[in-house]
Amino acid sequence: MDLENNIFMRALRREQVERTPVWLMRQAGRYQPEYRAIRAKMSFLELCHNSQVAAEVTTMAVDMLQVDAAIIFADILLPLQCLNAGLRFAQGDGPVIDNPIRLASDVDKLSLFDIEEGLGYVFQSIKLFVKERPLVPLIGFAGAPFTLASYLIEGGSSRNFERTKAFMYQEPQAFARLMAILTDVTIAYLLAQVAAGAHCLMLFDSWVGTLSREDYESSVLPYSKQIFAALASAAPSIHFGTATGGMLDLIAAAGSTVVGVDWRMDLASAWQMIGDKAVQGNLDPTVLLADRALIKERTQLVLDKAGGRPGHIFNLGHGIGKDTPVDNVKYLVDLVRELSSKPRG
Ligand code: 1CP
Repeated sequence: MDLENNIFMRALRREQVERTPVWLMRQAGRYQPEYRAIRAKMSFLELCHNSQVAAEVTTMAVDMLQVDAAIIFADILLPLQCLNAGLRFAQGDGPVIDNPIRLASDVDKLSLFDIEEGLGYVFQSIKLFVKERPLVPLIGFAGAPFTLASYLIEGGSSRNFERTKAFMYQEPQAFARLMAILTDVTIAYLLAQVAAGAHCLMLFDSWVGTLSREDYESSVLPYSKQIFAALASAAPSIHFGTATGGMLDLIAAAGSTVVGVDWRMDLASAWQMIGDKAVQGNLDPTVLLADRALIKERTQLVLDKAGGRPGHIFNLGHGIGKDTPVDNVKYLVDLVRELSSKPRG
């Protein structure tokens, strides 16, 4: 069977499929002993920059779980290195930005760069994976401008995004300039991933749920629309954020092929807000810390909420946690295949 007729690709087009396709955010990562063994020998950034190993890690997750799609091993923060933001991952902590944006004039200090020169190693990882596994759909991805801006402004991870929002309110012109720069970078980066062989693109606006509807609509949505308009003729796309229950209709209006939903909202209600589009989600990743009976019950519940409608792609509502038992992850993937291929009564 050719790739375009793969079950994941058909679900993206909302065709009737024989069972629900499944892949998992962070399917390659620290919950896997094999991943931890590789990370014992190199830092996270070294791993991302080593295309051979990044492609291997991508392949390892697909082979182990037998999921219906791969996501290239990389990180949404990698383009920030090229902008000279001073990205590093502190031992045991999250990311640190050594040159954060605190003043309007800091936006002009970001260095523009050539995508191929700055991020060519990611395109190389994509090429290697596609050569290795030509029949597995590969998802390329990038961080959305707001989520990337939040790391640049906060100087790392954040809980309440107060600095980011204060900058947005107090320096609207500089914020708009920053969003425009990140939009251009994101479009070029995603299109280059398709050119390298990615079959689908995912835009992670992970932290956009921190915004009110009006701020999302005025300060973020126009940029996301610009991105999906630029991708429309290149590849199908998935648009994901967390805590977006109050704005899924606006997220859907940005123009992706699929909208990703986190676990906080019931999938049927979420789908109603999203409207006429494919949907991805939305099992709570911490359910994988429970016993098999609960995993089964909650997986069935997600499938029931999707109700066998065409265009459901099963996923977690966010990434797999690092303390998740590997056997539970395998069990989940098998379960989705088994439960979703039963005729509905
Ligand atoms: O120590 C380690 O080995 C690093 C852990 C890790 C991994 C496995 C990080 C650091 N990034 C990744 C890979 C990654 N990140 C992938 C590919 C793997 C896969 O999905 O199979 C993807 C798609 C991402 C995307 C990413 N990175 C997002 C968006 C998704 C999400 O979680 O909302 C975000 C926000 C990041 C930033 C990031 N990368 C890593 C950390 C610790 C963080 C910070 C998260 C935070 O601010 O809380």
